[in-house]
Amino acid sequence: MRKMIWIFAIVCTVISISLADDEPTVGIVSHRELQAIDSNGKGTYEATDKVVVEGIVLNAPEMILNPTPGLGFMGGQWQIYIQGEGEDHAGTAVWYGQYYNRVGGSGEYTNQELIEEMCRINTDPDTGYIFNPGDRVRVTGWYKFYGGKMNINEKHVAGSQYDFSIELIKPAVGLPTPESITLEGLKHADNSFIYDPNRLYGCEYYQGCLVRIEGVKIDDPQSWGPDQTLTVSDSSGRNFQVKLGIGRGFLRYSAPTGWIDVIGIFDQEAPGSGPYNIGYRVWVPNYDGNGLVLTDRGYQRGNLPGDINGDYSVDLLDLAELSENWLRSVPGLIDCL
Ligand SMILES: [Ca+2]
Ligand SMILES: [Ca+2]
Repeated sequence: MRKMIWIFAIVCTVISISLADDEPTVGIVSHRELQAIDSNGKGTYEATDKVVVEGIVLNAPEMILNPTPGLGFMGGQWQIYIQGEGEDHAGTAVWYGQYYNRVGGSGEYTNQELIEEMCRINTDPDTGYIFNPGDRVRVTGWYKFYGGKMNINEKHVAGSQYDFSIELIKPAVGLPTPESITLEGLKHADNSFIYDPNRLYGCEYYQGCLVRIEGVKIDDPQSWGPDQTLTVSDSSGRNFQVKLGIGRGFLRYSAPTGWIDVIGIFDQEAPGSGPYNIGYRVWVPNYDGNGLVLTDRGYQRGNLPGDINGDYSVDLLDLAELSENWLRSVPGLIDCL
């Protein structure tokens, strides 16, 4: 009898699921499943309308894209990368922007709507905790393929129907150890990208993950600055693009010279209409001026409050930076209801 009740219950559930065909389907997937591609590099995942992925937050959104409403062509923007753990060697970008109608999407957000939405996605809904790099989170949302990656986003449609959500699983577990690689693992001898559509080696393997490129020099230090793109090269003549974030360190310190390592998020920004086996780069959100590794280690020495530029003394240089930034604020992190 109990078995009959169970079968009845299951049949009812199946009927109710099939009747509610307006509801989007949701699949719990690994980053590897979501990022799967065909031989041309185009994303193949389509099993469900929405996905749920888990992983570690790699960056503060305002260190790579400016959240300021109304700014530039796309308006305020927000993006974090989530890296899988264990066997799930891949990662996914989660993106949100203001003017979808300018990039082939539909609708746009007012400045106030943008800020409210950024407040929501910056914060764990259960605890009010503000997400930080090194947190383990769960992201539920729609997805859209662009430029070689399957991104979680609002499918470029403004409004609440395509909202994504982020929940905290565990705060402060720490960033993944950046995987050490050399340009020989990313480029062939003729300087073309190493591309494997199974994503088991070469550029695709590292996409969406934190990496450490060993032993390179900056070719074009004159390009140094927030939001700029540099080229680094190794002793064999292979080179690679490094996208600088908008962290203050790119203004505060000059470019490191000589042989350095670069720690950043392995990214792909191929042309929107393809080909999708190019456009690989490493995105470095910020720099702490250490001189040997292009990264922000996040551990400041000195213990002097007010030492804004981290040179172990509090003086007019710090005051200058303070006055330059006086009354600025970070949209999406203040005035949140
Ligand atoms: Ca790709
Ligand atoms: Ca100082």
